[in-house]
Amino acid sequence: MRMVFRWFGEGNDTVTLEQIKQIPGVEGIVWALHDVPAGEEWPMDKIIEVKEKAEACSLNIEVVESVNVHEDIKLGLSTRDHYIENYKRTIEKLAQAGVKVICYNFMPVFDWIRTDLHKELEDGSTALFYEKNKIENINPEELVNEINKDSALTMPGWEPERLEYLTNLFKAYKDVDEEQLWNNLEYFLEKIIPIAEQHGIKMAIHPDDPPWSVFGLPRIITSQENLRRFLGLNESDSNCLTLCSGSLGANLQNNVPDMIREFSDRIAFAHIRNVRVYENGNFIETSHRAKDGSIDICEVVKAYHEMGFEGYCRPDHGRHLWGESCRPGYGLYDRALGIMYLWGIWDSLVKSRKESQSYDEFAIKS
Ligand code: DNO
Ligand code: MN
Repeated sequence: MRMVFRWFGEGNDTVTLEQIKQIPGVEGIVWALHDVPAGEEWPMDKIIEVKEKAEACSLNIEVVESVNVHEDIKLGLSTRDHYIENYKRTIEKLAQAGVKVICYNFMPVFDWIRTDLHKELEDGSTALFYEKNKIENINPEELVNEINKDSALTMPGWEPERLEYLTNLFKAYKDVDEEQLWNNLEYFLEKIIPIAEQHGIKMAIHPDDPPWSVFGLPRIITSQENLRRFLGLNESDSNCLTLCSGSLGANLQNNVPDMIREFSDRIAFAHIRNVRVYENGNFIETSHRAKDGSIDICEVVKAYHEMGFEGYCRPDHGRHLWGESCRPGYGLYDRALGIMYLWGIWDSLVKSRKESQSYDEFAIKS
């Protein structure tokens, strides 16, 4: 397991590379050029800038999250080919710079959605929270007004000035159902996977968060069955998953360790975090510890260990602790604690395997 840590870039993140370097076992950053709009080609000089900064702190840049997919591609519009060409050029440049894995998602309009960014937990820390009813009661037609009214309704990447565009996007998605979205994803894969393959890059799709439809928009990367269907769309070794325990685990029907066992050879990137799911469908992000949430993180790590996982792994979101003010979900402290928890489980599994192996050897010899 190769531990990496998400970093949003200088001036864009409260966490520094020097701090990241001091978290045990972290070998690289998970990064992106966040100021390049979806659909545009990433400039090589900006890529090199990040690479040089990271390498000066002895951190690698092998994992990118995300190269975002332009909405026209997800909508299947005729303009998509232009954006796909740009995407291909970006893959080539990233490969040239030494990138091995590119995480992306195929969620219409929104990335992750929460209703509260600072919901207080029992211990006084705060975390990202999703209130099911609140989201379900919003009429998509009214969404723009609702977002304007309620700043806690969080749509990452959606500044108020872009909300008008949102109204038009919703209209466009009226013609795209789940099957159409699958077709559009297949088309995208058909074009980009050969380029990724040629350049030794693994494209790793991130599951939808939450893993169900929101505001009437289709969502398809949601369950074990759908992950299987996704991998079947294109059998290349470059067509991979980012398996996010927290995103998938928000639906208690999803058995994350099972998914790891089934898909391990196609998981390029593991996101590990815990969520506590309530009976009414609400959920809150918690510490990584198995006891604190609904996902048995010990079982998750055990499944990776069992499958001999050698891919990249990062703690996903964390709580906000000790008065830290940071990007929601992306503070230093809880993610660093999460890493130590993951290493604790991992190292003891490695150790007990070695012990049982040497016991076996001893048993054979004697
Ligand atoms: C949630 C996060 C996501 C992720 C993007 C990847 O679990 O990991 O915001 O960064 O969806 O494209
Ligand atoms: Mn994730």
